[in-house]
Amino acid sequence: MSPKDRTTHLLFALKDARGGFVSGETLSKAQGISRTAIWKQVAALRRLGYEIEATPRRGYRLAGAPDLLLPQEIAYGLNTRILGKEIRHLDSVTSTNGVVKSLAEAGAEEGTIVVAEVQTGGKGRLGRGWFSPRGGVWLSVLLRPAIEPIDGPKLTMVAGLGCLAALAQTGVPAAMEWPNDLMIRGRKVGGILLEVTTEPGLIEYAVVGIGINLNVDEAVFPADLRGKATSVKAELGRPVDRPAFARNLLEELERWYLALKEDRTDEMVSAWRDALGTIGKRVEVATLHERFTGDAIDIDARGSLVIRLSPRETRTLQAGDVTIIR
Ligand code: BT5
Repeated sequence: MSPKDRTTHLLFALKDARGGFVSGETLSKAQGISRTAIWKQVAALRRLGYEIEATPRRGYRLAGAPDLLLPQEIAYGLNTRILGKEIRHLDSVTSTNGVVKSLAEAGAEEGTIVVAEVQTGGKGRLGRGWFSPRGGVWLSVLLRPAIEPIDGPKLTMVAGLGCLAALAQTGVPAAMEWPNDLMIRGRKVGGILLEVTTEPGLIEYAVVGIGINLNVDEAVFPADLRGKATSVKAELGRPVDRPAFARNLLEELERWYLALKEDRTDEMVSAWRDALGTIGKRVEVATLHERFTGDAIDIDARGSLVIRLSPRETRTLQAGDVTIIR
């Protein structure tokens, strides 16, 4: 085991004790190392912000963890095969999508995750910004799906369904507005930024960026977002355990990613159809080239939005901004 793995092993042993004491002897036996070596690991965990009590007779007890999205916190009990085998945590970064892109170019494995406490240049779609203060979950996932570029939007479905399932577990059910807005009571609580790199006929890799205002204080939203943005903390009236949320999110994302990989697209499309608050609504559409209004009536097998313009004319939208008018 590397020193990092040993420290994680020790942390997990303390976590397994659920706030109880674990003797130094038990810990040193479990890893086959000296009690001095255990002491050094305890010091390393304390430097990361863990509170660990030590008493001569009873041993060690985990009394508190830092409120950070540390890889070992997300990985504790994580039940996935693909997502999160490699998790990188950064305190502050321009954009987690950018970091995953460079890791992907360097050959990183599918399922690699980058999370940050703060983003200084968080990205939305089409060159827009994403406000990313402390308290949120700003996370990007590297995927290498064997699908054609035209099926890329299915990855937005995977991400959207994963986010909705994880949000539902916090007790504040969110709805999806096509294609990438996570909404609670008409306010945006999160968004998805899918960036795909292609080679002819194939997606080489995809970076799925997810931003959720989990424990962001409403008071910190800039003026232009006030009244339009919300956070889970604001809706619930109390903060949510961020690492546990990130862990659930990875598990739910993987569940839907497997549906995509195993060609269970029908299941995905029908869950997506049910989740979309957009369907059945009058919408205004803005693409790079035009604006129009119509009725959002359905989504197709690729996740494109079907819009009825008149009794005889429908349009199928793969990308664009859609605003619900009523
Ligand atoms: C999105 O874009 O909704 C995609 C957001 C993806 C963010 C994640 S965080 C991790 C990863 N790394 C990144 O750099 N990005 C991803 P879009 O649909 O274009 O919405 C952008 C618009 O949402 C902005 O123009 C604002 O109006 C609004 N907005 C910005 N920050 C917000 C926030 N924190 N909460 C709610 N709305 C916000």
